[in-house]
Amino acid sequence: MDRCARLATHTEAPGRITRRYLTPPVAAVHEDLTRWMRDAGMRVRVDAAGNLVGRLGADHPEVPVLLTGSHIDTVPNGGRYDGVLGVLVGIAAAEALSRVDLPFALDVVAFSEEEGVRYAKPYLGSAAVAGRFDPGWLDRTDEQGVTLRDAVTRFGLDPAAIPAAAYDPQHVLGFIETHVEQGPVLEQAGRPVGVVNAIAGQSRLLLRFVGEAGHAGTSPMHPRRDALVSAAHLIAEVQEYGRSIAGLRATVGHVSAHPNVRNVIPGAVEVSLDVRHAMDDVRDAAVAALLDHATRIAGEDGVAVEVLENQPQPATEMDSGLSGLLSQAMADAGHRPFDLLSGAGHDAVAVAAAFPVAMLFVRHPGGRSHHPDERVELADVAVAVDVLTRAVRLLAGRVRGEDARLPPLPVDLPMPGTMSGAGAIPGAGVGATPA
Ligand code: HGY
Ligand code: MN
Ligand code: MN
Repeated sequence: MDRCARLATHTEAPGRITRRYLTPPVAAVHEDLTRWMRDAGMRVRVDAAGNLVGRLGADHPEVPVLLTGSHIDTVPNGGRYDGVLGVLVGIAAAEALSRVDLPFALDVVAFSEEEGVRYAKPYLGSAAVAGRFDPGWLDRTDEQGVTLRDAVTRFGLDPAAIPAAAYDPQHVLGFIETHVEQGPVLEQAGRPVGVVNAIAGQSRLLLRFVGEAGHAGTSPMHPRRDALVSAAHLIAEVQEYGRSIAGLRATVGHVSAHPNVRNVIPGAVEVSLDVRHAMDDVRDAAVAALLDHATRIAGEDGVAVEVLENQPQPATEMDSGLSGLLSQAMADAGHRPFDLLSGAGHDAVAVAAAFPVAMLFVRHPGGRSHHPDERVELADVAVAVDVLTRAVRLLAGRVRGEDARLPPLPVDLPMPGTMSGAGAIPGAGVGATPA
């Protein structure tokens, strides 16, 4: 908890926690993590995508490895646990395991980028680890016009070496990510931790309305082609539509008006669209419906609309074997296993493209995340460290062929409305896994 507080002081904006990909406070986080990882008996490296990796155990490319960790970037004015907690729980588990003889290496990964804030592209760090980093992304620019390529170089890293950040799937046993739940399900169920069974899919879009700029004082009110008015119509409809479908989340979180000057009619406006649902077909249908709304609004207003970006991310299922280890570890620690769906995206989504993944959620009192009010309880974090440590030991037993107690758990996508962060009804479709 002290370490979470310490990392929260490394920020681009004093008084807030804002830490975008490869900005100077990321180097300060690396410095602290390196010290703590070394104290826990780990060797530390930084890969070319900016991920910091601490290794416990043999340092050989052929050695099997289990990954754990999460991300160290934040949304602007974010909380102190989103991402960081999973890295620090990983280090604590590594410390607890430093005198245990494991038949594999344990890598704690501090992923450099997960939120997609600086380059409007999430999972940059985890995509590199999974061998899915697209070199075309290096040409993306941030709001200051700095390319991703230049950001990597300025951080002292070599963009050409990013492919070498990828792990060889042949040697990876899997990735177990610990994360604050960011929703109310565990709190409502009275559980300290839970095992994620799937991560809801999401679509991230960017639309542009193009009308006609003009003098605010001399242009009559008719005719006008004000792109911001059209965007405003869409934003209201996005909320209304989002409320009309069970389990759907539809949000416009970003607006940028041009020329964004008080005495000029806005000639062009970009709006983002974030659409999520547990079921991919419902999300796809929602995106199609909202794009139809945008086209209709543009037609009525006499402006043009275009889709600049559409990044769909299907729902991600967790690995039943690794999830079973977490549930078994919970039972061994005296907690009845409990599983739930994640409404938020996580590094595990990108990593799942290459390796088996599982996630352990920590109760989130108040349920408010991407916000300074984000909270966790010390006792729940202790349970998370204990469960992760036990799960690693269970995996060791399984790798050695010692433990045949662990049947794979079936993983089913819950029905809509049970998504964490959905204001879900406790227990409704949120299955307690049999021990
Ligand atoms: O936006 C998300 O779901 C995650 O917090 N990056
Ligand atoms: Mn987040
Ligand atoms: Mn996160």
